[in-house]
Amino acid sequence: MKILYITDTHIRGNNPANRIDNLPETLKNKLREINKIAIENKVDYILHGGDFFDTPSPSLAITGEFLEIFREFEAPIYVISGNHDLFGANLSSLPRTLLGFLSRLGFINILNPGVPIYIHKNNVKLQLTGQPYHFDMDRRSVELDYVVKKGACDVAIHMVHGMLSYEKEFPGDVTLIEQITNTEADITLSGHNHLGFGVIEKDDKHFINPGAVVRLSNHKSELTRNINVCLISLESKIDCKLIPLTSALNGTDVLDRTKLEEKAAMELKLEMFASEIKNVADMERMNVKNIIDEVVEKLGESTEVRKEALKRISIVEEKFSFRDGWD
Ligand SMILES: [Mn+2]
Repeated sequence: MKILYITDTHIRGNNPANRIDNLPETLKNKLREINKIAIENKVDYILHGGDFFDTPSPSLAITGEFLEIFREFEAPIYVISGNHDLFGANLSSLPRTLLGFLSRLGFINILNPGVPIYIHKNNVKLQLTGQPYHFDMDRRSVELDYVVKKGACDVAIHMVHGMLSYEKEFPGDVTLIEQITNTEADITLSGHNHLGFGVIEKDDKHFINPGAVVRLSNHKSELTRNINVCLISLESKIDCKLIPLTSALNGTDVLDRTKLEEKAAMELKLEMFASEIKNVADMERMNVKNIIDEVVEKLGESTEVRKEALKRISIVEEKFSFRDGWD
């Protein structure tokens, strides 16, 4: 049995601000190449680690253009929903999303949490489980999202749309591979972390994130990384290898670098802000703007940084304004 794993395609009809090529056309070429790789390698199934779409309800015109390419795919697709596939990153909204709609049509297969699927093909019995994104991903017990039991099967594969990593390389919620080595899954596939970490083997288990199929941000590492998919062979033993997409253009040809340095400096300052805010005691009883002012004073930051922090907080406040008890 052969499987091709891809993740974070973020299908969209327009360019993010920092892209200088035509992202939808580049993405279409990548998807055509992915299908070619699948056919040439006689792949039985394609697994997708989430963020299939960039928004939960993209236009039918855009979706149609991409689905014509997916219609050429010969192998069935199994997918978990990522935060971008859902309204408000809320799993209960899945039936109202386009991804949910495609699943109802039988165009793709969505894996639901806690519901294993068993596939028997070419003398291999595969157990497939998937954990879509949810609000508490990488915050609640890792056992609940990353650790699975292996039932009566030859190989167990678990997919998670969460920030799995081999080391803590950036701020925010992360789950480390070393925290989940007690999983009984032979292969754990993750998405969400766009930079990926490739294939890591630990205690006879494989942990894989080939990285996102698209480059959305102009993060420095996005400029230099390969755009990979992962071919998994379950013939006599488990064999996983990354295949770089030749249709992917060079990072320097698709990402605008002029704002890179400026942005990196701003991001660093915002990260310092976030950690300072976390350190402020009794923050629930304080007005968030007061906290920012306190941090500004403490770090001696510019008004620009303060303005940006306030802007971001207002966006979050607006997003959550419907929730009771939010102030
Ligand atoms: Mn993503």
